Amino acid sequence: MSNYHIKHLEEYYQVYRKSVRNPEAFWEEIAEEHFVWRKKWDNVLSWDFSKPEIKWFEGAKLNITENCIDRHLPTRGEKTAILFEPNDPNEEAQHITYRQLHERVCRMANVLKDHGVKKGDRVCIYLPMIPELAISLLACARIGAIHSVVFAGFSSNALATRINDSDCKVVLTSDGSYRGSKTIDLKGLVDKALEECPGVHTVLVTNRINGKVEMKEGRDKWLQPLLDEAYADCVAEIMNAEDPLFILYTSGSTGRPKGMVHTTAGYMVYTAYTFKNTFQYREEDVYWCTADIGWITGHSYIVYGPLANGATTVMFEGVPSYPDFGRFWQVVQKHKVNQFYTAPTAIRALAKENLEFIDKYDLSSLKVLGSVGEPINEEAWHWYNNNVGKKMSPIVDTWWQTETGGIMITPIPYVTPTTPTYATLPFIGIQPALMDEEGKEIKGNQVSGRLCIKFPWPSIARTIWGDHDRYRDTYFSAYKNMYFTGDGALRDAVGYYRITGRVDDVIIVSGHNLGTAPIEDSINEHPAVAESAIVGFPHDIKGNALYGYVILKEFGETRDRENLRKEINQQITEHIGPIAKLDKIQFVTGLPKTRSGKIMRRILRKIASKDISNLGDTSTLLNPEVVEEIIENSL
Ligand code: 6R9
Repeated sequence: MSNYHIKHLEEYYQVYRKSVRNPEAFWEEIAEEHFVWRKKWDNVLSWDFSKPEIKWFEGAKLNITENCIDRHLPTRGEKTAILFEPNDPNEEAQHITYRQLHERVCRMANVLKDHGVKKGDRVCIYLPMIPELAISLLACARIGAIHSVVFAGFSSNALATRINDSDCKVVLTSDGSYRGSKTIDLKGLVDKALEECPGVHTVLVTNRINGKVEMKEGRDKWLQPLLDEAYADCVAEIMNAEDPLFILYTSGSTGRPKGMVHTTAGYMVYTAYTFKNTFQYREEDVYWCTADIGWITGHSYIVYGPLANGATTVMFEGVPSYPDFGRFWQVVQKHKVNQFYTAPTAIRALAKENLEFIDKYDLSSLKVLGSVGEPINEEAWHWYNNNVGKKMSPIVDTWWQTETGGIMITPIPYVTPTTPTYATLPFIGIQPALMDEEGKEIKGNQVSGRLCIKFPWPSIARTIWGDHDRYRDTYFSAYKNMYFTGDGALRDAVGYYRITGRVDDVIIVSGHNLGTAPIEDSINEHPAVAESAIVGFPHDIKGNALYGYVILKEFGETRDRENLRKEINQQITEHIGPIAKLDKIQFVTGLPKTRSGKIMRRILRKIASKDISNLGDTSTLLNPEVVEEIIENSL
């Protein structure tokens, strides 16, 4: 158990040094001591960032579900693995023990097999935050199928694109979902999506809301009767270390989402090890991450990381504002939550509300608070620290990405002294570098630059599904022999990192990454629109909100502007989902462009943020006159 659990700062530095001096030996020891393998590896690491090709634990054989479930059965069989807290506080919580989880995963795995799913097949999962969601991931992993979870807040269009991109033949969904006081017709969205997906032959439907749904003969089946009939044990498929475990889509700077591929062994080792240390998880703790499993945070830190440690992980179906703004704290009190992991956007929304919502509840069980998804501003940090943690629970501001699979820069609670807005120090094994625009590394402290990582870590994504060239071009071509994160960062006098935000065309709204291109594509499909550009501007709660500049085609000029705004947002909702709606839409006659025709987003961003004092030199633009007009009519 030597290096598994870091307990003080000196030890962090010691272990960190060891992990970068000899990464292979370091990770080999972790892998050896803390996991069960059907066969050990022949080689710990081989890598070449120029191809790029990264392989961890090559030759090893395992099944991740044996590590997340089976091996716990002798000692933790009756321990709660998943604690499900429903949307409605009056509905009873479900405590699913490791033994029950084993049975439910096996039954689901057998149902998938009965429907022709084999090792390597892709299965699309479009489910709300109910136990079947976590169980579906694990059932796929059990039989070696590759899961592709699509966040159930995405539109039917976005779902269809993702199903087709990875050629999924089977979709798991539910009749509907609860979200606060609303119900959402998920099955209807699936039906619509599948009009565009001829390859899907089976849809397995969980009954969550007793909804009225149409079941397409031969394609759609209710899941429960199949589970009831299925055999309660399922032999785990033996996988190679580098076999894909899942695909998860993230936004990029072009219209097509990127299906990030994570593989088995490295992902397991890294998520488990980071979970243990970042949350200082102890055997009896109850851990709660409020993310949705539709995002990487849910994959790594609701499902795989916690279960690989035999933890109790809370799955919450609801929203922070239902039935009132005290819901998070009511759940913390009810389940005596010890580690609580959420996003700055949720903290900011709750900080706007009366403190009574929080003071009513006993939060004394909390030991560690986490933040993820976007930079946490100082005010939100203090609110979280003072009112939730009562200044007694360290805040871990964890920086990482869908592509990194696990937490990369974070304090270790009770070990690393924290500073508001700083993600602080690299996690064990992580070698960050700040780069200038010419491609040179900026050494030393009190500097800022573009954040890269110099050396592979076990859970780095291995490719983009079906497009390895794009993987190379996006992450490994900006800087030679480095993984480029797309984020800017500064390193302060003591070597702490602060993430300053994206330096590419991705905008983070309420913690969701949105690419500008797909939103612009969707606006441009409106018949009255000629061209558009969107940028982010600061927003109290969402962090960033979207500001759209839209050029209308001539005939559009006569149309009612308010109606057009509604139609444009409606269109975005249909194409991408409501999270991508624009807060402001300004109609313009032109967009500032460089002579090579590139939209100067920098200028548009400044105007949207009402920061026009220093627009820089606009004289080199193709159309400098348009800038004045845009400023004059800005919203
Ligand atoms: C895990 C996750 C990744 C992008 C990332 C960065 C931003 C995430 C952050 C943070 C500042 C933090 N981000 N955590 N920025 N501080 N603690 O969120 O993955 O959805 O892929 O987003 O989110 O910009 O590049 P993903």
